[in-house]
Amino acid sequence: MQIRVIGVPMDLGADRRGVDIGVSAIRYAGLHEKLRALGHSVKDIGNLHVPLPENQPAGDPHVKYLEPIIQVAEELAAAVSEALQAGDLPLVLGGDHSIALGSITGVASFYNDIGVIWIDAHGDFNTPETTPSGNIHGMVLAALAGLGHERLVHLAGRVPKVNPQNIAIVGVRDLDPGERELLRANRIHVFTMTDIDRRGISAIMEEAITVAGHNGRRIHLSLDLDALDPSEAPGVGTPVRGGLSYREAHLSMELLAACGQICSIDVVEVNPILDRENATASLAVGLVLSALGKTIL
Ligand code: 5AB
Ligand code: MN
Ligand code: MN
Ligand code: MN
Repeated sequence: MQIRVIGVPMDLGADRRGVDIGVSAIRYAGLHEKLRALGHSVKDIGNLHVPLPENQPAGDPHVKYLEPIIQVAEELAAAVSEALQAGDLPLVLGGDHSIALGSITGVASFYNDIGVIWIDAHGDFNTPETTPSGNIHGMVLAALAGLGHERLVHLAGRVPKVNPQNIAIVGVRDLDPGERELLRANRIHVFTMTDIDRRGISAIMEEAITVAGHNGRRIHLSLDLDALDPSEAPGVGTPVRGGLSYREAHLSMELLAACGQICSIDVVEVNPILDRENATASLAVGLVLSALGKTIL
């Protein structure tokens, strides 16, 4: 397969600085050579231009940096749909999770009906009314499902980008009160750490793949590294204890590869400033390899 790497050094959607250099940290962890060793060809289009917070007013405190985030999302959506048109698999490197707005918009403009597997400690299902922070990385999945700020919801094309019934969130252990209500009211399939502890990651991922991928529809994988336990992934902006183990995360990726329906991937929220010797970026690379077909035997 040809993988098209798209870097998005986005640091406007979150409070803690440093996820913009996650893009470089993932490249420096050997992404390209390892993908090639696995038999893929790799084309890296470099980084999209992302405005700096230093040069921008944050604007509305309930949706901070809305305009520059939308501008980047439009550009990213075009880059992702171009990659799909060329038959490549877009691999989008973040940056904070607000970039999924652009990547999934791009996927949704190419495929009519998509599923999304969102692996995350958080739901990212806030709206400007429910957000405790005003940070768009905590609102992006709701926006893709059709809820929230009008400018986010109506970005380029159809609303919603993904049918809420085709979304599976896996690894959740930290929700805000209003966010929890929205997830419930919209009947989003949320697989919490409690579910994973009780039923095992294998059963949970199989169910998540059925939710997102039934009828053979293509699945976009959005991987927030904070889904992993902070002991494995210390380099993230919003760590929460009690996350996925190393093997739970890898098995999730292996099951996704085996389902054969993954059409595009985001890898987000790696923060090298908070990391230890690039451990989180290296983990991210390993997980991408598992998602793209690396097996133990
Ligand atoms: B991430 C929080 N729910 O909305 C909010 O890292 C955190 O992309 C959001 O999952 C975390 O600010 C967003 C408190
Ligand atoms: Mn998260
Ligand atoms: Mn997230
Ligand atoms: Mn975060």
